[in-house]
Amino acid sequence: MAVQKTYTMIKPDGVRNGHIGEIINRFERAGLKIEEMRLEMVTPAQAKANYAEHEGKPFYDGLIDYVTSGPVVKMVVSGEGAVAKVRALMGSTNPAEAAPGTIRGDFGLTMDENVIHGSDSTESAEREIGVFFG
Ligand code: IDP
Ligand code: MG
Repeated sequence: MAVQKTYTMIKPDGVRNGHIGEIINRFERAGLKIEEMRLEMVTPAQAKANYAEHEGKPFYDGLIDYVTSGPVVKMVVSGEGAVAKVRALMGSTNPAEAAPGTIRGDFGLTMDENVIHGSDSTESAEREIGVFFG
C-alpha cells in the first residue's frame, strides 16, 4: 500500500458539537499526518462540486443547505492507505448503523448530521483536494 493523500472534513454538526480535537486525535493516533487544515465555511460552489454525484436525489438540497450552514474543518491528510483508513475511522454513512468506536458511531446523530466527510477513492481525493484547496 502506498502513501496517499485524502480529503476529509469535519462537518458543521461535528464543529458545533465540539468534536474537532477528538477527531484529529484519532487521525494522528492512526498514523495519519495532517498536511493542510482550515476552519471556515464551505462555499455553495464547493458544496455543489463535492456532492455533484448526488444531484437530483431527494436529500440533495438539504445536504447542500446543511454543509454550508456553519464552519467546518477542511483537511488534507496523508499516510499509508490514507483513503481507506479515514473511511474506516469514519464508519458507515448512517450513524445508526456505524460501529461503536468509529467517529460516526460515537458522535453521529442522523444521516443528515453524520459528523464527517472523507473521499471514497484516490480519484475522488484528488478531485476534492482541488475543490477545497485548489
Ligand atoms: P458518505 O458520506 O459516507 O460517502 P454518501 O452516500 O456519499 O455517503 O452521501 C453523502 C452525504 O449525503 C452523507 O454523508 C450524508 O450526509 C448525506 N446523505 C446520504 N444519504 C442520505 C439520505 O438518505 N438522507 C439524508 N442524507 C443523506
Ligand atoms: Mg460519499
